[in-house]
Amino acid sequence: MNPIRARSVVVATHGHCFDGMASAVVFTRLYRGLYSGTEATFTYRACDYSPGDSAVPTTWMTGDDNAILDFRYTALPNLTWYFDHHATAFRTERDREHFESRPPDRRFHNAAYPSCTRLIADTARDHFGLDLGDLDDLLCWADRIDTASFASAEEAVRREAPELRLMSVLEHHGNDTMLNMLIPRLLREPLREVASSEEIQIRYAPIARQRQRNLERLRHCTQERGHIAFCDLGAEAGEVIEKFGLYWLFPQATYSVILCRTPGKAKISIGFNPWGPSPRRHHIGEICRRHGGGGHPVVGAINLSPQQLARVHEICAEILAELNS
Ligand SMILES: [Mn+2]
Repeated sequence: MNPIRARSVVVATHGHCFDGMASAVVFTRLYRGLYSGTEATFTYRACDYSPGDSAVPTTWMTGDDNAILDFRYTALPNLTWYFDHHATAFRTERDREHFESRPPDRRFHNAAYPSCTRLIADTARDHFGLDLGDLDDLLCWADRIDTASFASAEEAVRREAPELRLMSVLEHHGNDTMLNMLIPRLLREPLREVASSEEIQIRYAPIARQRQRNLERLRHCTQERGHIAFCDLGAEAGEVIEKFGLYWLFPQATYSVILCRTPGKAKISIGFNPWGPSPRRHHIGEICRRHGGGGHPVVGAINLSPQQLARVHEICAEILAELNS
């Protein structure tokens, strides 16, 4: 028998994100399962994307083991574990080569996965023979939230499920402190219990009030134009943060077109209503590409400078005509 050893583990995971938090829970279980004779202490760090290169700082990698989860690859000498499911995980060929030079049973990337949480759990089972089936609730919610697979616009907007309120609290407050409070609890208590706890309810209440104000602004600024809910927020600077709100307010709309501006940009966001009355007949990413933007079949965006507001309105008019044709 090996004597019990102490090991420190740093887990850098996607911050302000349900899947990032859940990934850290599942990774901790995997690690404990693999090193059951070891007394491991875990420190969780929240990684966030910002303008610039969004690398994980090398100064964070101070553990005996260091993991990056659900976040862009960073080629760091002390990195020992990596899991991610983003197609955009590798910024450069050099990053990919670094990843491929690491031991193959310590680094996993699969862009086909709905959530990184699911990737870690499946790897634990298939690669290491560890069954984490008791975390099924956490896995299912991570899949649903990361793919926005909600049953209805109402579910996405009203957030009656405690798990969706926990998601909202994480989006606002999911920093190092919050992760180091929540992850140990989720290792001991069921997800539903943690999500329903007073700490989460207290933090959700002001978020709910702000969301209500956002929805009122969306309603006020939106007109139905044929099959489209067209929302012009150009009069006042600010990002749109209630992305499913339009489909809840205008359930008959097949598409949404939202114009907004911040000090740095004017933005047109286009989406298909997955709960709407009609099938999608347009490739939204293609439409955006023709106007200098990009995206996927169901969602896309075009960014222009805030000085080009007149041009932005012209583009909106062209897009409304095309989506209604
Ligand atoms: Mn994810």
